[in-house]
Amino acid sequence: MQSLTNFTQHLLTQHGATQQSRDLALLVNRIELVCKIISREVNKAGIVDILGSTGKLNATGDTVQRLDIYANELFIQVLRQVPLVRAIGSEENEEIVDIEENAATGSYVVLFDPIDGSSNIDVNVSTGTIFTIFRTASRDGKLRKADYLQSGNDVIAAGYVLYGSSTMLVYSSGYGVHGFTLDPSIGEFLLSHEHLRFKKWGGIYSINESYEPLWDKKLRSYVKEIKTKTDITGKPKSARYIGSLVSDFHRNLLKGGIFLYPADKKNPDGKLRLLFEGVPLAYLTHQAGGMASDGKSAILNQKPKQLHQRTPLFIGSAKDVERVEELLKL
Ligand code: P6P
Repeated sequence: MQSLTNFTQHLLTQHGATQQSRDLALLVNRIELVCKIISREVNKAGIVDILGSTGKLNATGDTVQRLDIYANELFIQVLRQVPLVRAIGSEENEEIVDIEENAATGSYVVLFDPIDGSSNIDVNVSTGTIFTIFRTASRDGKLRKADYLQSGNDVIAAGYVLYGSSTMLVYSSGYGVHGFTLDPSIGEFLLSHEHLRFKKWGGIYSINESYEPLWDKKLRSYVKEIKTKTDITGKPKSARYIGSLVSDFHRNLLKGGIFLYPADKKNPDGKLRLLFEGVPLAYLTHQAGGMASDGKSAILNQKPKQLHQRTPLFIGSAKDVERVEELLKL
C-alpha cells in the first residue's frame, strides 16, 4: 500500500499541532508548490529551451524567462504573499528582500537557492532547490542583519528538493531527516524515506579532481589516502562527482560518503555559499548523524558576516569528515 503520509501530516505528527509547526507546515507547503512547478518546467527540457529565452510570448505577452530566474521570481512572488515571511534571501538576489508589508506579521526569514546547478538542466543532469528557515531575531517588526545573518545553530528547518529520476523533498525541522517523493499523478509529496542517516564511514568521495594542481598538499595527501588506504570499511573509496551539489549530497546521504569543495588558489574561500548551501546541508547532515566542516570547524558554528559569504565545505559521513579535519590541521 502506497504511503499516503504527506509533509503536513508528518510534520504535525512529529511536532504536535504547535503554533510553530503550523507555521512551518504553511511555509513548506508554499515551498512545495513552487518546487512542483519547477519540477514540471525542468521536465520540459528538450522541448523548450529552458535556459535561454524561448523567444515565445506567454498569455500576458511577457517573454518567457530563463528557468532559474523564473524560479527565483516565482519563489519571491509566492513567499511574499505569506504574512509569516518577513524577509527572503536568494542566491540570485544580491540583497535581502525586505517584505515591509509583513512587518507586523512576519516572524520568519526564508533563504533559498532556487535551482542549484541550473547549468546541468540542458544536459539532463539532476539539479536541486535548497532552502533554510530562520525565525527573525527582531521582535519590533524592523528588519536587521541579525535577522538573516544567522548561524546554522539557529536554523528552524531546512531542506532541498531534488529534480532527479523522481522529484524528492528532503527536510528536517529538528526531528531527524525525512524524504518525500512527488507523485505527479496526485501532485503530492508522499513520505518515502523516513529517518535518513549518514553511515559513519562512507564508500564514496565527491570532489572535482581537475583542481588538484590548485590544492594544498594536505588535501592531496587525504585524497591519495582514500584512493589507496583501506580505512575501517576495508576498501578504498569510489569517486562519484556529478557537479550538482544536491545530487552528490543526496547520493552520499543514502549510500554513505563525503563531499569536498575545498578552498584553493582559485577560490581562496571556497566556491559554495555558506548561507545558501553550507548551512542548510550542514543542518540536515547534523540531523542525520553526519558532520559538516570548513576544514577547521563545524559549519553550523560559523557566524555569517555577509549574505553571499563563501565557505570551504567538507560534508557527509562523520568519520570521513573527522579524518579530513585531522589531516588539514596537521
Ligand atoms: P565545479 C553548481 O554550479 C555548483 O554550485 C554545485 O551544485 C556543484 O557542486 C558545484 O557548483 C560544482 O562546481 O567547480 O566542480 O564545477
